[in-house]
Amino acid sequence: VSQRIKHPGLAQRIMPAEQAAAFISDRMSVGMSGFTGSGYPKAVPLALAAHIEAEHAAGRDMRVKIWTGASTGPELDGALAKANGIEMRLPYNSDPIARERINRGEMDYLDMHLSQVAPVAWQGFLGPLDIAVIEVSGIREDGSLIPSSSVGNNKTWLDRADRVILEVNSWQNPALEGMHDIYYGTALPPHRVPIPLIRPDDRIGQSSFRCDPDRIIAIVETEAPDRNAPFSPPDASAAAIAGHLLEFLTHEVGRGRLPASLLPLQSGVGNIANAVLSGLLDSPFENMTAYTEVIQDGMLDLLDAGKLRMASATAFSLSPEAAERANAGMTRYRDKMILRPQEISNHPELIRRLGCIAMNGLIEADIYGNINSTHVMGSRIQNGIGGSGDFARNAYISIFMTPSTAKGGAISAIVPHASHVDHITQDVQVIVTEQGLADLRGLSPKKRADLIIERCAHPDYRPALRDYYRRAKEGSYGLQSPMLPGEALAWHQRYLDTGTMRS
Ligand code: 0RQ
Repeated sequence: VSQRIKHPGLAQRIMPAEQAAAFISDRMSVGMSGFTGSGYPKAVPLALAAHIEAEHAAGRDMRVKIWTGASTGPELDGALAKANGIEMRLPYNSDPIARERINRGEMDYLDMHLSQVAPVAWQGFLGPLDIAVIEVSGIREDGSLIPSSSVGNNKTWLDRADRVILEVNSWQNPALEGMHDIYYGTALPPHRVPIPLIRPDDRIGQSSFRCDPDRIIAIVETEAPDRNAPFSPPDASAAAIAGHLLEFLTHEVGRGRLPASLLPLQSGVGNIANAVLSGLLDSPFENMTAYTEVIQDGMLDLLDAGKLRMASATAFSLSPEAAERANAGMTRYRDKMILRPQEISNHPELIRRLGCIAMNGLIEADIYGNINSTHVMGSRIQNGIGGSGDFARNAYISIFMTPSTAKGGAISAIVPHASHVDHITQDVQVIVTEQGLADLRGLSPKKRADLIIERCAHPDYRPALRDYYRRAKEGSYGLQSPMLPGEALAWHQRYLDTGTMRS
């Protein structure tokens, strides 16, 4: 028995993954750990996928509902989607096989604000939770559970599930113990009280999960690394975006609108977000903090360089190399990082109180600054809204960034009308592309449009945007946000018909 399982009774429940997976049956709702490639169970989902494949081969129907924290790894979403074993999935997915199934209409997907998943589960709107499958890094003598490299919704799944399966992963560094802050003070209305977190480094909870040992039906031992996706090295476009953003932040400090150490940073998923963090390495800002959702490579670099004083998040989202580096240096990082449940890392009350600087990626923005973060051509899901909505609406400054074109220039990221809207103009204050930065604060829709077209759009698409906008101002039904309904999505239709938005 692994040194990691200190509770004497629970050590009796160790079994192979196949035996544990057999507790999961057709149509069950299963709450799994995992958040952007860290802390997800690595053995039971694979065994479940094999079991489902065998059931299908024998002509029997079997599919389950999977609730997680956010995206996971190929051993979970990838394997179960490949087996066609997922009936419904929430709340965020970046697995390519699952994405394909969703877009082919073979799998239901509920894309939710990440902060709202736990409360909605408690409100009962998701139905009962049959089983939780949670990766932990250890079990203490008293049965409390030492969390792994992500916290996500684990506290809620452990509290809500009828039965619990644990994976104890000895790849995770034991020094993770003490890094987590699990807050048990949330309640449903009318009993909600203020969350007593005033600074990003406040600890308001405990370092472990509680879980009645009687509900733990199986324990599976693993020793497998988190499989995070690699980041692409920052290219010229990402470096230009980072440059514009740093200039803007420096300007805001100069104007006295931001303190010299900035305000707690939130940085989204993706290559651009990571590149911006790399850019901050060479910035004049010191003693920065992060109150964010995920700790990416760039944040680790900032911590190592001493530029970032501390980071609060719900998970690591590291490249394989950085995951090894973080795991090896965990003793050093433990005092500089706090991992919290995602309802706390992404809590609107806390984001508003702390005044986060939110920096998120986008798929497309329209000339008024409505943002589409999720759907390609209005209908194909890319990933999901993730925490971008939690942060964008409540941030001190809400920034969205993107290269001005996609697919080798065939698509303009700035379009006449967004084909899907995740973030309305009121939640979008700054848009940055490699072309430039549009500070939209305090501007009416028409002034926003002028700025977005001139500062952010690619020069190849600027004339067509100007032309559309000019004609919209002449022929629009109303002149608050001029629009030609018959033409608004013509660029998207042209792309679908011809493979390019260019006319
Ligand atoms: O697809 O890989 O097939 O080429 O979208 O785009 O340019 O690599 O950008 O990695 O920064 O991701 C919005 C998806 C950007 C991400 C999004 C295609 C592009 C490529 C990825 P390929 P890039 P990034 C809190 C914050 C929502 C969640 C969020 C995201 C792929 O930032 O998921 O913000 N955000 N969470 O080709 C067609 C366009 C496109 C396009 C990009 N206009 N049309 N395809 N792509 N723009 C953290 C968490 O929630 C965990």
